[in-house]
Amino acid sequence: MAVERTFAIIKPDAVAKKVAGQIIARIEENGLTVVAMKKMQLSEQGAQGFYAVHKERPFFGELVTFMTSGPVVAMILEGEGAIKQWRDLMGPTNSNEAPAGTMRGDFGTDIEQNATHGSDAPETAKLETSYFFNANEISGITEAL
Ligand code: 3AN
Repeated sequence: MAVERTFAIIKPDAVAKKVAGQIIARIEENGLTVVAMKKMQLSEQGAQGFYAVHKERPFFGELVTFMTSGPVVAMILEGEGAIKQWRDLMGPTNSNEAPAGTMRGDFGTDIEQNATHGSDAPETAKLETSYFFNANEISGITEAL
């Protein structure tokens, strides 16, 4: 399997619960490497832009309110099959359906307050990464990833 990079967010609910450290520890224990990371407060415009694909969905306004309700931790994760691996570690979107041992199962509350985000494909990983990080904020070799 190829080494790839994915984009991850520890959402405001998980940061507020002070489980960001536990989430990062699990990422590392599972063999993924954090190649970029920053804690930040999303602006309304920033959150709207990030979730632009969902702008016609009925939950869009609430999602933006939630994502701007407190700081988030944005990260780029690297590893073999990182996109799927991080999605598997997160569990399904709805925390109520996420098994114990997954990020959403252990740290999320519901479908909106679901602790973490992860890109769903290589194209979205690239797009989301460049939305949050400059090249000089990313450690390691960036070419071809
Ligand atoms: P995922 O993050 O698992 O890829 P998406 O892309 O379907 O899920 O949804 C993006 C985000 O929108 C989710 N992480 C969740 O926070 C929120 N969301 C999705 N569906 C709903 C819903 N029915 N009500 C509220 N928020 C939702």
